[in-house]
Amino acid sequence: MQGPSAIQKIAKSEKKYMTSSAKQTQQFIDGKFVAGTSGRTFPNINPINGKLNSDICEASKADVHAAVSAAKAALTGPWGKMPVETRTNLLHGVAAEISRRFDDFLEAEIADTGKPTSIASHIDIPRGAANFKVFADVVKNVPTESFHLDTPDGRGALNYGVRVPKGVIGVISPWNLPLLLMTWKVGPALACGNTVVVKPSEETPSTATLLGEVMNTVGVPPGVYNVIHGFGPDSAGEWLTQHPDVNAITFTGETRTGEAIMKAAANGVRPVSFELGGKNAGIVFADADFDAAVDGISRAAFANTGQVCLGTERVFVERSIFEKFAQALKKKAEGFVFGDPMNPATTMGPLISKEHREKVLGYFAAAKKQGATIITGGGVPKVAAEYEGGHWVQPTIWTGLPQDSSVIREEIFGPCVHLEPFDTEEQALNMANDTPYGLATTIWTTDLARAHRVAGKINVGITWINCWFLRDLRTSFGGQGLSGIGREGGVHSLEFYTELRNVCVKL
Ligand code: NAD
Ligand code: 6OD
Repeated sequence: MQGPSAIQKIAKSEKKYMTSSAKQTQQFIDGKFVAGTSGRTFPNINPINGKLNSDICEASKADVHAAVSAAKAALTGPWGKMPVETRTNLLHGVAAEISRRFDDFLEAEIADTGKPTSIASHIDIPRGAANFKVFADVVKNVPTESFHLDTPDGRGALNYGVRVPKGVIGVISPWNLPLLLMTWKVGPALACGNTVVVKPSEETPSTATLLGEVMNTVGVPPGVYNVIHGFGPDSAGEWLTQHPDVNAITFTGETRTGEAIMKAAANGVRPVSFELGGKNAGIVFADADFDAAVDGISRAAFANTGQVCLGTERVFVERSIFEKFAQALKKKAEGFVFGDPMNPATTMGPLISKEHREKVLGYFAAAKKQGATIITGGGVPKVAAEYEGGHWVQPTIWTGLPQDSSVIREEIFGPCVHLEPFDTEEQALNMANDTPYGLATTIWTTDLARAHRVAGKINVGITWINCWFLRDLRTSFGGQGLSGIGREGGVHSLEFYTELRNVCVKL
């Protein structure tokens, strides 16, 4: 039985964050939904059919200033004076309210991204709630350091650390996992007592805005959570990063954007935390549990239509199983079901935008031109007439490209993977490490000694052994090289979202 389509459901819903007359998605500043002062809007397009979801109110520079000022003022208001227990209870309330309004978040996320409910209801929305719960608990339960100084010449002192919020945090988030990645920053920032101004991606503004309703319902004071809408350069994103009252910037997105934000943050020496692009490797040894490895690599390559920074676009397979593996992965790739995202049977959504599809199809063309053997895909799938205006591409597998091909070296961010055979562990390691990125790896083997040995030599922030994207939010998360700066997750988030002060008492 097929549920109602995303388009029908969205048309019926009446969100408070949209002006009821014009169906415009508003900004959320100082606890109020406002159109802002620019008088401009931009379209939010549904990726499954290319049709308009809503118009988004675009922030002016004055709106960005108003949001930052509200966030700054809230630091010294009730929020700043709130005991940790009360604050973290409120954040548990936010998590509970996201869960209570699960269907609203699901609809909004699906309308913005086109991702199937089979993904959004299992990953995006539950993680949106978990990000508030987990960091509220981390903050309550982490002790600060203390040292008892006792010198041979008889001097003594007690040192202890005190953590204080950094202040106003600028949160700039991408479109691939909109609620998940935005709350992954907002959860710990608020748990630590900061206030935030969020600039969600222009492609996916809805769940960040809907969260404003949740904040008001739960009683989070005005100004603590603010959302502004717009683009990057010469728009809300850039104005937020340039604002002198923003004390720190946390960003997830493309490496090139990270470079631009770092330049803005240099003004005033503001700290940054960056989760950037990746060109992650998968390594499959012949002794791996074959079916588990095929399943794991299929998810790593194709989940969320390949739009996951942790996904793998380069897979190295031991030569003795290469052909069998390629055929099994091909079967998986050809088994995806496109179409209505609300239908639980749909397993692959479209790409986020027309522009992104052009970029991905450009790499498909480049692979062909550079002499790839196309194992499957390489084009656009046949979809029902009502979805023909959507941004669909086929899951694609290649082999036979040289390691210096643009398809092997550059992040594509689509449902595609290049398979390369290897003969020795050393060869696999060298090829896996031959990239300026350093985010994640997935290794498949039943030889545990080898798994640990290889994990120790891969230049990435996160290695998964016999699994992929299995997340424990208490662990460190982040990349090296072009994949980012800093670590978040568990206590590591506290390092970024607080200042640690030392107090020394002479004894
Ligand atoms: P993007 O860099 O284009 O945009 C991200 C955000 O930055 C958007 O909100 C955008 O409006 C804003 N922005 C753009 N230019 C800006 C500027 N000059 N100043 C301030 N803000 C600016 O990224 P995207 O296309 O939305 O997301 C896909 C990218 O994100 C991929 O490269 C992917 O690897 C990366 N990503 C990384 C991680 C990670 O954890 N490492 C997670 C998800 C996505
Ligand atoms: O799981 C997370 O916390 C996280 N930051 C995932 C990032 C996925 C990238 O697309």
